[in-house]
Amino acid sequence: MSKFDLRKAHFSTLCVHGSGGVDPQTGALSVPIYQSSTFAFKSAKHGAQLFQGEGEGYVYTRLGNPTQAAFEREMAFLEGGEAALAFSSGMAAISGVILALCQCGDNLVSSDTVYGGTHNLYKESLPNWGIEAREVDATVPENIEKAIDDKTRLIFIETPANPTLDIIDIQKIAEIAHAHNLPLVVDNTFATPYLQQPLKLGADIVVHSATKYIGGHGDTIAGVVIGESEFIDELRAKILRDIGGVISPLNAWLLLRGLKTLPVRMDRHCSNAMEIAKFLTFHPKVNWVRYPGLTTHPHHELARKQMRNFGGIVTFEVKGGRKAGEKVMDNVTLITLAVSLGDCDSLIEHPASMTHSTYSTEELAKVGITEGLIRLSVGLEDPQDLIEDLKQALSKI
Ligand code: LCS
Repeated sequence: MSKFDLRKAHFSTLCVHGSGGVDPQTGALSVPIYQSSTFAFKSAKHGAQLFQGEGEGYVYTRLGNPTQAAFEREMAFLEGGEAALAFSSGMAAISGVILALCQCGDNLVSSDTVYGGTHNLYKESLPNWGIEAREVDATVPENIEKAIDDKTRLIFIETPANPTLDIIDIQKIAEIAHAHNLPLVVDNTFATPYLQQPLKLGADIVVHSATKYIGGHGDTIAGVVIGESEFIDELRAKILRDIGGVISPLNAWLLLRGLKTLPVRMDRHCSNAMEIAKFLTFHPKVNWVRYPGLTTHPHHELARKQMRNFGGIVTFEVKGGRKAGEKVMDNVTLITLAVSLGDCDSLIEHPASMTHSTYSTEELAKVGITEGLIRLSVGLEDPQDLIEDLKQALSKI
């Protein structure tokens, strides 16, 4: 039977079929969970060859596993990259990329609004290893260029940014990075490859917290890096081998399952978020709302240009600041007060005291994470039920 040429497939088709199709041996449509730590060699010579990076086969799950490989192949396909490498968490993926590219004495230049864990890596851990992270407002691309010197080894941006939803011009920053022979790394967690494909806009490396929309069901912690094969091979050989932040076969399988429904889920996350953003905009107790899909968002035009749709995260501030915001978070009955995002369930949290508590008061003010800012990860519930819940919680202020 001839096979459909997946290179011609549209994104949704790739999400369903990209990971390899029917297993010729068993007929299984779902990639098996190869829950094995080690793999038998055909001979002593074969084993020795594999340790030299020659020949076909698996050695040991820290270095590679067929279920992980299926997930990696799928992510490379979806991001339009040559290869991918899965990690045990988004932070393992981000720190892995940085450690692969930087040595003691080097620096990186990053956007200044990033996940609080990434900011903590920059501020607390990297300096211990002699690596400096220079955080600048990358919504003005020239700021990135000004911070580069001869010890800079990579540019890192997160767009849309967690939690301010700033949109950064990937194409412009890629041009700046390449003019200085530097790779551009983009954290694509908030957008997913369905909404934004940084490699097609000129970026060199994409990282994800796959914990979020890729998994999509709030049951897995994982990360993934996509880039050129040469870099991914180096990352596997250096970082996975030595530091060991490997994904489990079960988690790789959960992500493969998540990917099958990614476009359908993202469409619903986006339409729900848009409805909620509009509802909040007109609510008398709300000070301001930020959602890249609203024309009031300062980077709305750029978001339209580089994204297919605007994502599932909405931030807002209620009149009365943090105290009033706490009332809302304590009174929701359908939405859950919890960190993380991208789950089927809607989640609400307070970045200044939770996900971004690693930022000092001055840093929070500088990047625009106000004391009153509330982040809502809009889930897959019926939007009317979410609006009813927000309405009753807002009435408690
Ligand atoms: N990148 C972004 C944009 C993130 O939002 C997160 C986690 C990470 C990387 C790290 O990924 P992890 O190691 O957790 O898989 N963001 C979280 C958040 O906003 N709430 O809880 C975790």
